[in-house]
Amino acid sequence: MSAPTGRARRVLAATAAAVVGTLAVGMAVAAPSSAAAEPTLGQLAAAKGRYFGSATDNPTLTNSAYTAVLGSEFGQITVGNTQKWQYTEPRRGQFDYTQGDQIVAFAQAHNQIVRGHTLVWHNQLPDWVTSVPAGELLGVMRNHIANVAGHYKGTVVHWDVVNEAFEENGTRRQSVFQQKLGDSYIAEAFKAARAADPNAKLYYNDYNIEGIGAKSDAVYNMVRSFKQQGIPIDGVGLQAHLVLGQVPSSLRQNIQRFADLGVDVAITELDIRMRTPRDAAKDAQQAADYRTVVNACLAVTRCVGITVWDFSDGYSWIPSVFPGEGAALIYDENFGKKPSYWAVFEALGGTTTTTTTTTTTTGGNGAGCTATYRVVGQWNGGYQGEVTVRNTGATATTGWTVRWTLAQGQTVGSLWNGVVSTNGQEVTVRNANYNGTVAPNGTTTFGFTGSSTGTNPVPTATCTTS
Ligand code: 9MR
Repeated sequence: MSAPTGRARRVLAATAAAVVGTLAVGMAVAAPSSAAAEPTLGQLAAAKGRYFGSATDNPTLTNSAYTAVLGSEFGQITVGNTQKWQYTEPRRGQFDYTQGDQIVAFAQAHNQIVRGHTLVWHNQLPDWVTSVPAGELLGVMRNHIANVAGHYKGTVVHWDVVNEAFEENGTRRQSVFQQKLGDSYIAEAFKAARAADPNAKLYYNDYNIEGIGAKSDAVYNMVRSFKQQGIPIDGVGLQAHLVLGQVPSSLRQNIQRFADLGVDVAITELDIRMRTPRDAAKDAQQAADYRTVVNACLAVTRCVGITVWDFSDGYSWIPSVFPGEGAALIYDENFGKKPSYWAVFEALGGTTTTTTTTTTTTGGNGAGCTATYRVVGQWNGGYQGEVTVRNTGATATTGWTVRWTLAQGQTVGSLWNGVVSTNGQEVTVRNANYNGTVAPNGTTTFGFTGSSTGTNPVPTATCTTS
């Protein structure tokens, strides 16, 4: 049984050549692999004078499917855990940069800028710091900052100097630093960071300060007072751990008011969580939400960039902290691009070619799938295509097959994440041995390059499960 549902996707037109031209005067990001390849989020953001990045953590750097995306798609990396105090000074006066250095080295190898995270935070703080006598804590904090920011001098563009120092009602969080050093500890931390690395931009970073409210007002007042007193602060990080359908309506206005104080703003830890499992309606809402966030940043000149808090739903902190919630990112567990990815892509100025989706249900076990075919790049004589298979059934697939017809003399050449066979004009792609199992609502994506000498219309692709 086959139910074609042709769907035209609004199309992005920035050519890779134009993006590369802009990058020459912008920040360094990885060059595209071919002149006609689809631009990455990092490249699109760079063309707008921004970065688009992701947090990462050391254990995931051994997963080649993960690092293939991390190293190519993003212009910026945040060290998700291993520059925190717990890792960098686990015992008083003993510093360890092994794991932080590993992530910085990865970023440097892929021409990605690094946000340092974070120098002073009440969490992931070793116990010994909590027991330092009050009279010694300022010296301990200054020494920590001098060493860690000194070690990373020249390799991080931003530091989250102080993280999460306010309560929801705008009062100071009663951390050990607040209790033993009083209100002045934040200014002292910024002064120590400036001394250690005069070229890094110094940020205050927090959550639930994306919209205007008691907490963001408190941060606003602190930044204003720092600017008046000459305390060195360069930026405010809005973490943006958001909830589906609840992007604060004052986001843009809030970014603007911080910018008007003379500091930069960054969206530092973006994710938008939902009750799991995903479905098409939630995905569409999430895409709209991501689009709103990107547009709010682009609307304010001093909003310098956006970082997602890791990029794949398989590597997100959300499910472990919010049971029953997740699917908060822009790639699914199998590194397939979600509607939220394409919303970011389009908001950053990318254009997509027309796609066609055809649904076929077979297999007798209730499984079904759709194939969404996309031409992601075209050049003289060739093209790159991508097909996303989505399981629309109630049970996991054990295998899938996508078929289409090349009506205009095109060929399919190299293909990845699938096994291709051709019979005249008919192309058949079956799953590879590692991606036949797709969970209900899950997706997997394969790609290919081919030749095309004339027109290259988007074919109707059918998907069947087994
Ligand atoms: O992603 C981090 C997770 O792996 C850690 O277990 C957690 C510990 O608190 O910290 C997570 O990152 C946090 C970030 O450093 C600050 N803002 C909130 C982030 C999510 O908890």
